[in-house]
Parts: sequence; structure tokens; C-alpha cells
Amino acid sequence: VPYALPEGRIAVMGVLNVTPDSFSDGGLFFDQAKAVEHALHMVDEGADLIDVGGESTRPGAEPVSPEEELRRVLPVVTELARRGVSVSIDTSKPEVAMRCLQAGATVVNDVTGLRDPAMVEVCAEAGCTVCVMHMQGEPRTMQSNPTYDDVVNDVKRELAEAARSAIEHGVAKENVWLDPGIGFGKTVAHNLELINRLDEIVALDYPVLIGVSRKSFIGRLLGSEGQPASAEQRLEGSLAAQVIAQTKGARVVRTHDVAATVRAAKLAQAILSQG
Ligand code: HH2
Repeated sequence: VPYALPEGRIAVMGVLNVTPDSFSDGGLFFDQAKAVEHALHMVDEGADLIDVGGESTRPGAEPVSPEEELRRVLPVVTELARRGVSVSIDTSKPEVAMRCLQAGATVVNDVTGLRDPAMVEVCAEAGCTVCVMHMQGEPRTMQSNPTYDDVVNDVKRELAEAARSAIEHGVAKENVWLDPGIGFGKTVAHNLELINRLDEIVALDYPVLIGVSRKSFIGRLLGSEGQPASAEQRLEGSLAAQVIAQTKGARVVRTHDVAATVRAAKLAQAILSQG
């Protein structure tokens, strides 16, 4: 089944990473219990859905096997779904997506934008919501030299093509979301232009998701003396970027800081609804 977007306001997606914490020695089960607890806390803060990820997509990150990824995320997805939490699964692996959908996830969030044809099949079969994100290159190397003719036109064209192909292969049009993929094969200037011209991607007439939370372009812009601002110093910048995206028509925002995001979005919505 698909995820139904709330009407009249932006939906808030809380980020939940289930990757073993190298600083704790409690083992995977301990990390998973903490992950469930953190997800429930985000729901209390107003998250509409929880994006569960078992593989880091950070620039330079090494890939993990489908078995390992499932071992990390499946127990967490199962427990959250059992408790009635809406779950998005952040994966580019069809077998991981399939098992998580069977366990009750309603959104597949694929940062490769459905590059694997088997992923399209899984999503079509399940009738889930699918978030098609734009990425130039692959995580290991994507930040080395991203180039576009016109970043917004190029991203827009590639997203439209991926959506069209998914629909041709059986995904329902109303189940498709698009995401410009802030930070995925983009320079600081590319990211800024994509946010400022997000309305052009919204004009494709799919719900648009935006992920700006704590991203490195914010660290770069707010840093000083060549040092990027730390993750803790990126909250206000994340909220500013999110509100611009909301103004341009974004329907979903992916965030690490749910309470602050909900408050900023509420205020922005009140202004946008007036007059
Ligand atoms: N960004 C990250 C991961 N998944 N999915 C979508 N749809 N859009 C995004 O912008 C997006 C995403 C990367 O975020 P990062 O800060 O590298 O890691 P995380 O948020 O997983 O902690």
C-alpha cells in the first residue's frame, strides 16, 4: 500500500540510521533497540514517517551486502510497523526493499533513482510509494567533479525520465515522489540553485521531497577560516533551506531534527496560507 500525504501541510520524515555504532560495544541488538526508541521519540515530536537506512550514502562510504543491510534494518522496520508507525525504507537494493515492504514499510526511498530495473518491479508489485532521488555518479566518487549544463534542467529531465520509465513498468503515477538529491553529485552552487528553483521540479506534478538536513553545503556556507560548521551548527541553516523549499512547493522534508523542523514548517505554513 502507498503512503497518503497529509493535506495542507508539508510532511516530516525523520531520519533513522541503523548502522552499527563503532563507539558502543552493546552489539547490533542494542543499536536496534536504541533505533526503535529514537524513532518513537521522533514520532512524538511530530514525524509523519520514519526513513530507516542501513547503509551510509555519505560521500566516500563503502557499500554493504544485502544480507548485512537486512540484518540491520528488518527487525527495526518490523517493530515500527507493528506499532503503527509509517516507515520508509532508504535502500537501493530490491531484495531489501521487498522484505521491508512485506514487513509493513509503505515507502521505498531509492537514492539511485531506480537504476536497478528489479527495484521498479518490486515497487510496482507492492503498490508502495516510491521516492525517486537524483544522484550524479555513485556515493564513492560523486563529489569529485559534478558537472551539469543547467543543473535544474538536467536534474528535472532525468527525474522525469526515471518517473516515466517506472510508470511504464507498472508503478502507479500517484505513487511516485521526486527528489533533486541535495548533495548527491552536486557542488554548493548546484545545491543552492536546485533549492531556489525547486518550483521548476514541483511543476512536473509529482510530490517533491527535499533533504537538506545537516548537509555539507550548509557546513561549507556557515564555516569559518576554511573549517566547515559542525553538524550541531547546521540546524538553523537546515531550517532556512527547508522553509525556502516549502515555499517553492515541497511536500515532504527529510530531517534529523524533527521537533525544530515541525515548528519551522508550521510557522511557514501559517504565513503561506494567509492572504
Ligand atoms: N539524503 C541522504 C540519505 N537519503 N534520501 C532522500 N530521498 N533524499 C535525501 O536528500 C537523502 C536521502 C543523505 O543524508 P546524510 O546526511 O549523508 O546521511 P543521513 O541523513 O542518512 O544521516
